[in-house]
Amino acid sequence: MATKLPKKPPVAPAKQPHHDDGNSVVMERRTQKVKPPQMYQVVMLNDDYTPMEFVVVTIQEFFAKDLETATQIMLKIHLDGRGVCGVYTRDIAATKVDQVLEAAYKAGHPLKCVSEPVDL
Ligand code: TYC
Repeated sequence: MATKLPKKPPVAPAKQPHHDDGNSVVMERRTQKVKPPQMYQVVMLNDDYTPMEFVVVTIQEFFAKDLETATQIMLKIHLDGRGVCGVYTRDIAATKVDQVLEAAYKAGHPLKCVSEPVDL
């Protein structure tokens, strides 16, 4: 029985020089038109009544931060009056704001947060 030899890879046909007959349609190269979306930061605001523990848990839950990061953000808000919890596209940021406000309202705390466009 004859041993099968591995097939040689097909050889690409030699390229023919391209002669433009003057009737060719040439597409213009366009610059990329799609811009990245405007991003929104969710800013949490300080108040005198919401317990620090509640703020930390809320930041962990809705902004996927670990305990240490959430605590740092909470302390920044406590000291500076406001702090950024996360940056998202518009609808996601609006949802995060709703989630925080609802959780705070249900728990009886006056915690507030807003979303605002991030300037470039
Ligand atoms: N200032 C609040 C207190 O002393 C704690 C707090 C932190 C409240 C951050 C809101 O977004 C906030 N209990």
